[in-house]
Amino acid sequence: MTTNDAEREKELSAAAAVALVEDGMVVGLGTGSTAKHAVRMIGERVRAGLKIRGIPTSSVTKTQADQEGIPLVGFDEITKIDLTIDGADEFDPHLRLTKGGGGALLFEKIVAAASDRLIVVCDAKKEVPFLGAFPLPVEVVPFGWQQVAARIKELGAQAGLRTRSDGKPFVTDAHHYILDCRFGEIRDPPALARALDAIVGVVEHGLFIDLADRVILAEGDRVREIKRH
Ligand code: A5P
Repeated sequence: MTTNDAEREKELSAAAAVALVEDGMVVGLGTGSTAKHAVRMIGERVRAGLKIRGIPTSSVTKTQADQEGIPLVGFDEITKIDLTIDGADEFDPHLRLTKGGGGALLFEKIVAAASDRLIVVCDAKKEVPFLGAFPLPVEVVPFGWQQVAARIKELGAQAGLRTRSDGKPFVTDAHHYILDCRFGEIRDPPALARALDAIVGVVEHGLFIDLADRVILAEGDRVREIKRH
């Protein structure tokens, strides 16, 4: 598959999700290369008259939404989000996700948890039988991160501090670090989620369980929808 094919799939998937957006909705705006297409398409619809309010999941998405002219709201102005459109790094047959490849997992999970519906948009290579080929991002407090990495290693993973191109630690929008953790095949995601939640210093992890309602996946020119039962 070429880069162009993957981009085309991302666009097709995003377009199908954006078609679900209706007047009056509060819409969660995801982060990443697929969600970016969705935000652009929502912008086009807003400029054509769609009346919605958006809530971005990262500073990058906020900047894009501002440029697109999408009216934004904060959590002080709303009680819930009608629909969120976001990408994923992997999803399994139970629509459990790995997220955080772009480093926005904390805000993404807060927005997803406040949403009536989370629609995941992605290209075909994100579908996996088991999560784990993609290293699991874990957001941690910078103070004592080495201790947190040691606890995660005890769970059976190699945990590496995410760094920027200049070698300095990558810092999230909430001023935390990210540990990219290689567990191999994750056979029991809820058990791993509980174990990570129990480590002091872990802010959040990229396992999204029971949050996604639907995955809209493009495979070549074909768009497929998978709903969670
Ligand atoms: C951002 O932190 C991530 O959760 C993204 O949603 C995820 O990495 C998917 O991104 P792509 O659409 O760029 O693959």
